[in-house]
Amino acid sequence: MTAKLLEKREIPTGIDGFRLWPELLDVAAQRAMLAEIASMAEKAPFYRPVMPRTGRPFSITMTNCGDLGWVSDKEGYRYQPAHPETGTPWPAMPAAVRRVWDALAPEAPSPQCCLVNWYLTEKARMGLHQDRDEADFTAPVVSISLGDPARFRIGGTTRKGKTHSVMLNSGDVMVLSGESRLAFHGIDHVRFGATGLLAEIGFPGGGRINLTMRRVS
Ligand SMILES: O=C(O)CCC(=O)C(=O)O
Repeated sequence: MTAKLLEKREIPTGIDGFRLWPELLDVAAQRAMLAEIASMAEKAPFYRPVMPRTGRPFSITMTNCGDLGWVSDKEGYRYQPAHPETGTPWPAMPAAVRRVWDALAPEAPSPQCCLVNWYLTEKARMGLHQDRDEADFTAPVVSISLGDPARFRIGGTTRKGKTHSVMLNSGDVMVLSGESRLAFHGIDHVRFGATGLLAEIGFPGGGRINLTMRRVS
């Protein structure tokens, strides 16, 4: 992906530091990436994390790849080098995923974590939150959507206040940088069953996969 091509494909969001490339990955690239994630998940199976303190289960399942994985349990949120259930180090980040970071965040140091979120039911969502478990917020967050469309909500750096919603489709890539790096954001709703893409490629039950790459330290 050349800088010129990226410039051409980016659409303005009107939100400082929130950058969006609709369908940056074509269908062949989406399928190849999903196949790599499915085989990666054989080594680091999806599991259902729970909320700190309450122990309430998330509505989505998760796994990670890269040097570190983001986890949540009764003790809190944190990054750790191994899967919380198997104790095995997270598998390497697939090269195709890493290439997206290199293209969109060429000046940033390497991503250390790729969190894989699987929205597997109609009820799966992610509440408004900030990504702030990292030691350094200067590197952006790069996020890839695959499978069923989802309504993404983004606000400002305080929980209250105006928010905007954007539909994220399969192959869309977004970056949270600058002012938006600490923006509250979440997934309101997934149009579950709209594509069938995941079910074809190693994700029985279908739904939506989101890959979120972050620099941690
Ligand atoms: O699923 C998405 O697109 C958003 C994921 C997200 O906000 C996160 O993992 O922090």
